[in-house]
Amino acid sequence: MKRFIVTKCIISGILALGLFLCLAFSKYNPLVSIVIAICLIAFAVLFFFFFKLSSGKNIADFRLIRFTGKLKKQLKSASTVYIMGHKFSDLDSVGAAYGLYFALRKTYNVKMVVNKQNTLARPLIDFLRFTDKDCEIFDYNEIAHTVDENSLLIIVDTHRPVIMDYLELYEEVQNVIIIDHHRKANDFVDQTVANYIKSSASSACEIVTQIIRLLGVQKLATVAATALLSGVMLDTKNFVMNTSAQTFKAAAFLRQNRADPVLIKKMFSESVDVCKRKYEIISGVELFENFAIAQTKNQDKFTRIATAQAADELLGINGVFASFVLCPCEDKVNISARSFGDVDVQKIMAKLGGGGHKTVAACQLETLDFEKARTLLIKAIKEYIEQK
Ligand SMILES: [Mn+2]
Repeated sequence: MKRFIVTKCIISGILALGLFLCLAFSKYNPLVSIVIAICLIAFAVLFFFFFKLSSGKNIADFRLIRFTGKLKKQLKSASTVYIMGHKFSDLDSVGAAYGLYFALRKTYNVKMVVNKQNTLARPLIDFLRFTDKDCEIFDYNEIAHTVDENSLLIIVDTHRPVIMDYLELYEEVQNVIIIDHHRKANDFVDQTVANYIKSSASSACEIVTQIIRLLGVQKLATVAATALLSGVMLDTKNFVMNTSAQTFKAAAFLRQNRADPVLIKKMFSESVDVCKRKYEIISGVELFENFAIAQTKNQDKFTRIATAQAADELLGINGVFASFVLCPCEDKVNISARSFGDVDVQKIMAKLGGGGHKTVAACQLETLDFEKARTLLIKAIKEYIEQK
């Protein structure tokens, strides 16, 4: 920042000196004064572009700068802009949608669409509605009638139609833009007007923060900064997983705008039932070489979240490279897998018909027989070890 101010002062000094020379010479030799004036203009233009590029480069890569340009163009020609995340929206999905909504709503007709019945981001949604009185979060049926051929749909935190929050909206809107950080899947959306998918980014919120900065927004309200930081913290497991220098730059910008980490920590807090279930799962863990395997046969509203959290926490065991938690889901067995990245759990889950990231993956087995599921899992792990 200091360097930036010093450079600005030097440039202003040169420009002032040039202007002075220009005026001084104009009396004696108009030609010299014209030449100086032309040099001055060229100098100013050059530095303007240099600064614009270098400041952009600091916050994002050139692909994102280009994408933001396309985004702006689409925004200008859109009648209504819908922003939507994925099914069972989490803090990253809702945080990214809200961050973008917040940055765009003054200029454009923007609507944030979230399935409020099926969400894992209830604390964040409640916080947004309580803190930001102008914030309206719509269900699909509330906005379905407003869609026309000039509508634009921005989808954050997923690029797979099957897990979009409202598939109906995606099918209805012609112009679609994707902003995501997941590894490209086979069922990638076919028709988009622009997309930015970067699997090395920690979270959709990190990318949205960069876009907001590229759009020239210098100041964010605390509520938007907090929403965005909550997504970064969730997807990085409090700045442990998938972080890069860009992640911390985005986080620094959000903290500068008074994002509140304590409030986010409270959003992560769990009910006593989930907590009990989580430790029940963890206490039954068995180790297969460096792989932790645990399970729960209970199927209720706590299962999903307790399973995911147990899988995360099992990585904290000494010597464990990857963790797997089995749980029932209707008439199937779900497996949640986690690792720190040394083991590619996506490859193991892919052997069982699943997918995900290197560090977070899952699969669903067409059986409710836990013994069979366990055998299949161990077989996949063995195959993975052999191939490695
Ligand atoms: Mn995410």
